[in-house]
Amino acid sequence: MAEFQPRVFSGVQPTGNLHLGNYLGAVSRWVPLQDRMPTIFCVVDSHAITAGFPDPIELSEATREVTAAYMAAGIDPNKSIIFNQSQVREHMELAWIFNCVARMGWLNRMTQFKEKAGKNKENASVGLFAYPNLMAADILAYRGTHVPVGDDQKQHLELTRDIATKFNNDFGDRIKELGIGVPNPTPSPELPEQLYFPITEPMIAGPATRIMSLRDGTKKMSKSDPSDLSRINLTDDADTIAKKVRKAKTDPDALPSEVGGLEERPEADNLVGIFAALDGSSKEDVLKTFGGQQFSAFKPALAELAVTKLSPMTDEMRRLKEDKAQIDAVLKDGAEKASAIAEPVLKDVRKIIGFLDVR
Ligand code: AQP
Repeated sequence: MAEFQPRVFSGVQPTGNLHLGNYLGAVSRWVPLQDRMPTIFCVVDSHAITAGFPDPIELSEATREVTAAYMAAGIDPNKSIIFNQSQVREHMELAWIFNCVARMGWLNRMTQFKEKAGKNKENASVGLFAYPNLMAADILAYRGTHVPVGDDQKQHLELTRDIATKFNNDFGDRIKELGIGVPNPTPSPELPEQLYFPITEPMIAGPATRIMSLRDGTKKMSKSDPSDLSRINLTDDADTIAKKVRKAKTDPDALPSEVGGLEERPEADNLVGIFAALDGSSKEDVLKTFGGQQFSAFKPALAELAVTKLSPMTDEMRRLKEDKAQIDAVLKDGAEKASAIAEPVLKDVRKIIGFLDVR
């Protein structure tokens, strides 16, 4: 291979309802990429067991629901590979190898583990701690070059880059000797001339990289927030969306005319960002229209926009969810295509490491 083939990889966990943050921060941004390069979108069910095993029936249903959400949002199975992670065993095998590449110190720094494990660290699963190694394996089993995600995944992507860097360095001579490396596209003293894994580029951009809770502008919108009013779920109907926007926490001031005026106003900043992302515009554009207006005028406009943009998708998602056979067929086809890419990568990796192949 003369150079790494550009390839997008991203995924969402099938844990609970998808919300506006997952949609604006991730899934909606995947859609235009399908026409630019090969794309793989995974329903990461093996990550969904790290914080406790969900009810098995609910886990299978949530896997289908996330697949339906991908398709309803515009991910086309004829253009992208869509599959659920547990169907392609190479993810698990590479994750184990990466468990032996990554250093304890690296994982000890992961803020998401600290947030999710909280005070109960001793009782958290080893899987929750090692989750970022599995995420690195998800991406690198396809030698993924681009990963579009929300801002909360930035640290995990840096770890993916660290793992790829260490593997490339530790096995640099062996990769060269086997003739299976790719010339490093951005030569640097930190890396050998020939790489096996690309140094993945995070794609974290736009007005919606971190959508915040509707009840607290300093907290990320999250599936696990106990308050349903904190998030807009992709399964919410029009009345529920309008109610949640109406009840969203705000401050008493009018909206500013300049983006600088949103500083120190997390709730206002969040709602303006949501409007911009839904509208495909920028915060500047939104403030050109609404600067100087009260939330009593802005919120109904935001609710109307959210309903207009989300309703066709949520209707389609409901329809698709009913057709389990279609969803399962898409996932089966996707798993076969994904395996066809990941199997030769793991074959190479085994050879690089020196695992004896006797079959
Ligand atoms: N609030 C958000 N704003 C922007 N992007 C977000 N993402 C998640 N929350 C936001 C992005 O969605 C993708 C899928 O993430 P995930 O499946 O790992 O879900 P998550 O981060 O576990 O979602 P939650 O809601 O935050 O779950 P809990 O409550 O369990 O922690 C990723 O690209 C993520 O960046």
